[in-house]
Amino acid sequence: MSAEYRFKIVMLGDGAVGKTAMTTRFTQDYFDADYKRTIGADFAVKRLEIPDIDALVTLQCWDLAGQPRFEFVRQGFYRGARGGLLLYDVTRRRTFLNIDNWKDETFTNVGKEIPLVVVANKVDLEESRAVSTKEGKAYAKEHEFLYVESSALTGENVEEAYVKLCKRMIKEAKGTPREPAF
Ligand code: G3D
Ligand code: MG
Repeated sequence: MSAEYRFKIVMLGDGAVGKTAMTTRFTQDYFDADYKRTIGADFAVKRLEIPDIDALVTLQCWDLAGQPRFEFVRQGFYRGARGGLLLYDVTRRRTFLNIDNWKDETFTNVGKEIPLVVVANKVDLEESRAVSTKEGKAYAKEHEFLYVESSALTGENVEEAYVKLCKRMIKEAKGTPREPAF
């Protein structure tokens, strides 16, 4: 029988990097350029099978507006998160430089370090690329995060990003004793 897990995860990154598009693509498998702008925070649920480690995962994916105006939205957003996708837009360098701030804000609000996957999104726009694969990978390596290049538009590597995160979170969950070890 498969092991079952439930995790809350958060979508992180500046406005317009593709957080909502990626969540929509992953949870509904379609890309709609006309979905309404994210307001506050919202979540979608997705069940995921990971055959190679025989796991069934229910993911609660929280998606936040880039500039949440209300502190209480922010606190509720981070509370209980077990992992996150740290997105930037490969065509806008500023969004890459800012992922470090998102990482800090996340760890501060969650109250500890949680597994994160660095997601270099919009790789379909190769001709406008402003952040190289090498730079993205170097940042991820420095912080021991995983790294994925994706396109919410084509669907490339979208599921892979979530699967990678799930594997990390499962490892973490297994390594954490439920009770003090004495
Ligand atoms: P956000 O939730 O992080 O703020 P959105 O970002 O998901 O709203 O995406 C912002 C814009 O980028 C949207 O365009 C969306 O269609 C586009 N986008 C998201 N992911 C990709 C991608 O992988 N490739 C390309 N080419 N575009 C993408 P609009 O025009 O609706 O503002
Ligand atoms: Mg959004």
